[in-house]
Amino acid sequence: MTLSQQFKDRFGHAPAGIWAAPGRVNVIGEHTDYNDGFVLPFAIDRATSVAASVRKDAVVRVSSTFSGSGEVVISDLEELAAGDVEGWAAYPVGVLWALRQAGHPVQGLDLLIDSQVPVGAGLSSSAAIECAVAVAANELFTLGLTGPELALIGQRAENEMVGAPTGLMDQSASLLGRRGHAVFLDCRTRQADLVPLPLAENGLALLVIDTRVSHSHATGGYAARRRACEVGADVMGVSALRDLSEDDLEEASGLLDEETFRRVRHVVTENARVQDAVVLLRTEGPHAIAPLLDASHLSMRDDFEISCPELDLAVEASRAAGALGSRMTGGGFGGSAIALTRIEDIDRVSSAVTAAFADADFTEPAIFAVSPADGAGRVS
Ligand code: GAF
Repeated sequence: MTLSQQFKDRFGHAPAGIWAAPGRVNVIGEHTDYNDGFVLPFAIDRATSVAASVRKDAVVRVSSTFSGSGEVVISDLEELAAGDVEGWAAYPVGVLWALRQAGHPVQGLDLLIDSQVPVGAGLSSSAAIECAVAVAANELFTLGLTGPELALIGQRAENEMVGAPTGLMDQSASLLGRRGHAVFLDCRTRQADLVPLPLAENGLALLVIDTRVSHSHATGGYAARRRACEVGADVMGVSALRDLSEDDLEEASGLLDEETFRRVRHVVTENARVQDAVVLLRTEGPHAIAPLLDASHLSMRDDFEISCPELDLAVEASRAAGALGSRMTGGGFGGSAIALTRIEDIDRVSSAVTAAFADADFTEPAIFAVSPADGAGRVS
């Protein structure tokens, strides 16, 4: 049954349209976004769709194809406060709440959400929901907001309604992505430049290895890492770690405790790797960034300490089977790794990783190739 038909079954009338927004993979630049730094994600060819229609009141009725037995969450935008909505519905409702908080004339909506972006896989299924709802509301209420403005709205929903202190990367990738390109985003100036990422043209594929270890940025390690970065910046007397370069690391090692120093070193070196990757992509092509992917993973494993045994195994086994470069992607503590692989090696790498997971008694990973796709928009 089509999403339109399901919408009609659930709400008793047809939707005004269907909008879609993709998940993302980050090529490189992890935990740099909230440090005013650089990131290089792309929108993937797996998206979340939302069928929507405007209501005459300020009530939001939101349902999904993945939350089971036709559950409909109802919220009144007039009465809503930050943190009021829990679970997956906090993402769509949070976007409408954030738009109103920013002064935009948003009324109630009926929403039905369907997602091809695996949840908890570190591919930003949450940002995909936010961005699909954001582009739908932007059009239905003729708000005239740009992609970068909508990204900020999505981030606010996530920070304040969901309670996850995340940066701007995921929403930017989902909204600004272009087929065949990565998005090079300067998170301080919010300047976004498209960088060609011709994978297939160079005989390459980017494999996602979903470890099936699920993670949440609203709890635990993510917020702790963000706090450590703020402490590091504070002690170093800069407004954000973006302001430090590798030349400052020696001084930092004398001023910071050992753990905070390693957190800072990850962010500083990762920012440099993103900029190097952009130069290499523009001058030599995708194969040239492979060593940077490996270095990024080691930095996250040893300095930032956001990897886990499953991610490390995904990286090690894929490299041993012939992947050119490999790293965990996203916030960490679970989710997915990416492996830059020659197309003819895809089967060998996939089988080797699956076998290594079986040997280690880990849950079987899901392994699939992704390619850079267009960002959010209306689909019908
Ligand atoms: C998550 C967050 F949502 C992003 O903002 C970013 O910090 C990422 O983790 C780590 O690079 O996806």
